[in-house]
Amino acid sequence: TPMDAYNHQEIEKKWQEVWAKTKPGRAVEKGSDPVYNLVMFPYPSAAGLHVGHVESFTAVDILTRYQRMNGKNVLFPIGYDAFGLPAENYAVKTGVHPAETTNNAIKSFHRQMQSLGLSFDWDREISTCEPSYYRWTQWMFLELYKKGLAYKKKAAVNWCEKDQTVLANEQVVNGKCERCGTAVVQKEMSQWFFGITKFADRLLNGLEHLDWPDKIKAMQRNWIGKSEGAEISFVSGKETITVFTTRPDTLSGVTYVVLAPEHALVDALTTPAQKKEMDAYRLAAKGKSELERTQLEKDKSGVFTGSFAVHPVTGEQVQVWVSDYVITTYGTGAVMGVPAEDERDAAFAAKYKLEVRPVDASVVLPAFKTVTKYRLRDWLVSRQRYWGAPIPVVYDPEGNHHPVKEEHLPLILPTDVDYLPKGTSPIGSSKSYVELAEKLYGKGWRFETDTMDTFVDSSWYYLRYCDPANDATFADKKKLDYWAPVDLCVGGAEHAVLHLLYVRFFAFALHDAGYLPFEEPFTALRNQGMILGPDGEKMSKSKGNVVNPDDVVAEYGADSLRLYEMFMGPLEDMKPWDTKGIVGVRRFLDKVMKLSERVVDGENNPSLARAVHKAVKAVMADIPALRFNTAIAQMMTAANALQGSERIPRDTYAMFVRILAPFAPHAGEELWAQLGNKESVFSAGWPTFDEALATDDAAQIAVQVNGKLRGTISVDLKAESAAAKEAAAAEPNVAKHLEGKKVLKVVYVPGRLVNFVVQE
Ligand code: ANZ
Repeated sequence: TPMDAYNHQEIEKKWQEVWAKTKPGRAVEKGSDPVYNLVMFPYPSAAGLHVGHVESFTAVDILTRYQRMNGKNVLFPIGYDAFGLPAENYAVKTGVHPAETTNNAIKSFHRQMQSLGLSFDWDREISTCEPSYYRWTQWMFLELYKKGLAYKKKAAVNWCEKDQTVLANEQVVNGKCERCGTAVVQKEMSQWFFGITKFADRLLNGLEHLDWPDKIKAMQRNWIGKSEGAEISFVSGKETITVFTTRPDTLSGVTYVVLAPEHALVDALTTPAQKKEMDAYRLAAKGKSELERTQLEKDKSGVFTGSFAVHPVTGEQVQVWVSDYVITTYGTGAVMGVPAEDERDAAFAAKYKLEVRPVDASVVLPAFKTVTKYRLRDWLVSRQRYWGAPIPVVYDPEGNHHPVKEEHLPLILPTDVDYLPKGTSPIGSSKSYVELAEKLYGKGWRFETDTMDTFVDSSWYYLRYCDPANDATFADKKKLDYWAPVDLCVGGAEHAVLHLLYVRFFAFALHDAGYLPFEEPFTALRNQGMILGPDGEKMSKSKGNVVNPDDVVAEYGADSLRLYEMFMGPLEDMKPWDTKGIVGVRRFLDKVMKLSERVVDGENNPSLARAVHKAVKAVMADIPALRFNTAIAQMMTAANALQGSERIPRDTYAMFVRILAPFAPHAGEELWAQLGNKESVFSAGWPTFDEALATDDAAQIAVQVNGKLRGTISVDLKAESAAAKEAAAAEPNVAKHLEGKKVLKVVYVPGRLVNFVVQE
């Protein structure tokens, strides 16, 4: 029967206990060749570790172990993105403090990750909800504040009625709250912002040099949304309306001008007769999301102001309208209407019977200065929620804000609060917080009661890993210089414009302040694909298709789970769970375990050596490219070759064990010890292969006639060109296509193809 060759529970426990003492993941600043590998840290939810976490963690663990076997000094840390709404919502429901639920979840995550044999540097584990961590999140806020990059302003903000908090633009997906799906409305509030727009051009240009997926780069480019165009003025009485257009060449087709409902000139330009209708329209626009307002297919609406403006070239009078398809925060909040050229303008003009005038190429246009606009908005970071890092700002009795003094950090999140969401920050209900402010700053002084968006916490965590226990600075400069930036970061593609834009902004800001020698935090980035349930649907509790890693580890072992998730398909692909597949990889491990009984000394078997050397060569090409599925397939082929022999030379088997070890570390250690080794298999280093043994003698090559595939032949790789061409011409189907034709040229690419160029 399968799964009888070894007791995974016993073996895995044994090696995990050894590793807890030997700490193979411990990274020390030593040597000249450091590597920094990062997995996006998990949010410690009560649901526990997901098979998707296992996917990215295992992938980077294999790479890390491989690099260490090749003499590299690798930092591979882990931590917890521990603040956030779900823990707080749970607290609201159950009355259990979020600190308690979060700490329990962290304990589970820690145990689960340990059970997978991941070689993290456990001494560097961090959690963003610990004061020792958020003290530096607060310090970062103050740095930005000093540089004018953290500021307070009154603005129309995205508001989620359900979560009772404001949201960043990035957290509004299709007009809905990213967390709970409630439609987001606009609300006028005074809030803290980070000046990310100051970096728009650098965030855009920096993308070019990054080894990141094109899709992510495109999403960031799109989000930053750079447009070049012109600003054109239309005079209306004593007011001037300035529009932003990317098509100044269409100026002759302008038949009206339209303002956003929130535009500052609306009151001045609305005639008394139009006032009532205008006020009602503006009120209605307030409740609409930006998406509702701008979607092409949405019905257009608007109100005539009663005023006219002068066309700057023709001198004609054009009507001035107000419509919510114009967004107040983009461009100048005013648009010139060209219904003959623009789809939205056409829909608007059709509805209100405005003239459609074709663009007249003979109208000589004045020269316009090019202006650049961005869609990117500053990052709104205040949250009216409890479970986050308190914003380190204090207000004097007159209500002016001041930075909290550095010696007062960390500003500890008070616990005497009522966290029921009520639209104002729960910390506002804390007595101790008021007392502390008065004690430190004087009578009538009050701390800011909003907390920071949790994306602030994750914007700099990779820096803290470099020096997690430092209480004098967020990380020692020498240690930062040694490890950072991150060489490879692996995580989900859902972070394309949130986390991955913010983390870049922070690096730019810290670089400019002299704290970092680099600007870009992650040199290379890869996204793991989503693992779907066995039914091919996204895993979810309600569908009952969630695979729990704990169950798989208990039944088949961590090594099997690791191998299976890496064998499912290319790392970046979406792929469904298949229980048969996990049985298959477990059988492979059983087979490898049993082969150890056939190991013999003092013998030589060239064909087995060939199989294993080939696998070594292939696996070491695959691992750095993160092609784990093909690497495993190569090892399976080699194992089958070994299986075909009753006697396996010790060296050949040992070589195989060494390349298997990064994938199945428990089995690797066990087999290595069985071979009589005292040291860990990971100290043995990566084996070197013999090129002559690893290279195939013969290859299947394509034969083409005028570039069209007409057959394949097997040729000896050392064959002379003439012999290969002769064999190709003799292939029956090829011969048929060559019959009666004049051959002009024959191209031979060794190991790849023969192409006959013939006269048609
Ligand atoms: C006249 C025109 C004619 C336009 C035409 C486009 C095509 P992008 O490329 O996204 O930057 N626009 C400007 N400000 C706007 C605002 N606040 N809200 C809604 N729309 C606004 O888009 C720039 C174009 O979008 C601008 O160029 C303007 O319409 C519109 F055939 O001007 B255009």
